[in-house]
Amino acid sequence: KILIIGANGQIGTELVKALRNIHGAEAVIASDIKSPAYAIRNSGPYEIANVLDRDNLHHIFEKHRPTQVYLLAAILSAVGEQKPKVAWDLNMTGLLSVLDFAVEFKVAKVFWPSSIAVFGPHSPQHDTPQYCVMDPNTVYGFSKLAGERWCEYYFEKYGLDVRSIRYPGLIGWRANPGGGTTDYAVHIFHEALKTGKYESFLSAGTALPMMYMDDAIRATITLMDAPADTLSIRSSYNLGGISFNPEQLADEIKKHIPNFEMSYVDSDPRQAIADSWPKSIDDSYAQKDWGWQLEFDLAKMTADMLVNLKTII
Ligand code: VAH
Repeated sequence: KILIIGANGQIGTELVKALRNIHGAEAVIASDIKSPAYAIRNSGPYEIANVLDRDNLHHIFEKHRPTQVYLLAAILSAVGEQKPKVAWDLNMTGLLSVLDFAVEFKVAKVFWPSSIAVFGPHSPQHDTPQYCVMDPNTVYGFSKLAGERWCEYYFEKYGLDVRSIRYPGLIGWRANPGGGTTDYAVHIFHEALKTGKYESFLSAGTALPMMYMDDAIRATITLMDAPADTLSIRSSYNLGGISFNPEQLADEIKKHIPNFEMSYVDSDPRQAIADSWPKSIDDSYAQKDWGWQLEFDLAKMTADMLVNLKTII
């Protein structure tokens, strides 16, 4: 049985679908703080889970005895800066409860997403390596950095098989992002199709590591399926994806929607967050340990996003 906590989020929605396709609907219990999103409700078991309520979480572990747990519930970078203590509390309490219950109920594997947000202004900005100076200056970033330390600690101390990926900004059409800094790269596609124009909250030259959701989900499942003894990283694996800035994304969209108009706001708090993050990531450990290979470059992602988004908006 696979338990997914945070099933209604940008990653959760896609992981529930992918894992139910592989293991069958009944094998995957989706859970989130709110009642199920329509698409998930009608496709398999669902629980209301509140990562701040230890008894509620404990009850779900006791009832379902999951063999794998994916903890995806978190407050992301931009929203985290609006409510820093809430973000720290939710991101850390949720992880520590899940790690404890995973040990208590002998869960075979745990997945927890980290982010390129664990890097900061003094980290190398290009081809950022797996190991380097990390001085994240967002609550989200340092909660993910602290979380990575806890994951490695539970692996070393209790032998818990916790696995993690430092995701770049994720772009997908099935579910929207919630409260991040890279969300512009999803909103732009919706606006390009609906209104033909988009006002970006990041400046034209702001390059960031990004990844198409299909690649991110495939990477997650590949990592989770890898033999434990092939994994040399128990904090969280760098994952690079594609590096582009808003102007480059707009130019790619214009190849499909020639009249698309891009504009830029003159200031937004998310610009400072983006400026503190790497422009590109070195993911040689993922390539070496579990054979990672990217499939979607900017052109392929843009074409796939537009073709699919058109069918649902
Ligand atoms: C955010 N989408 O923007 C997340 C992600 C690398 C960015 O962590 O906060």
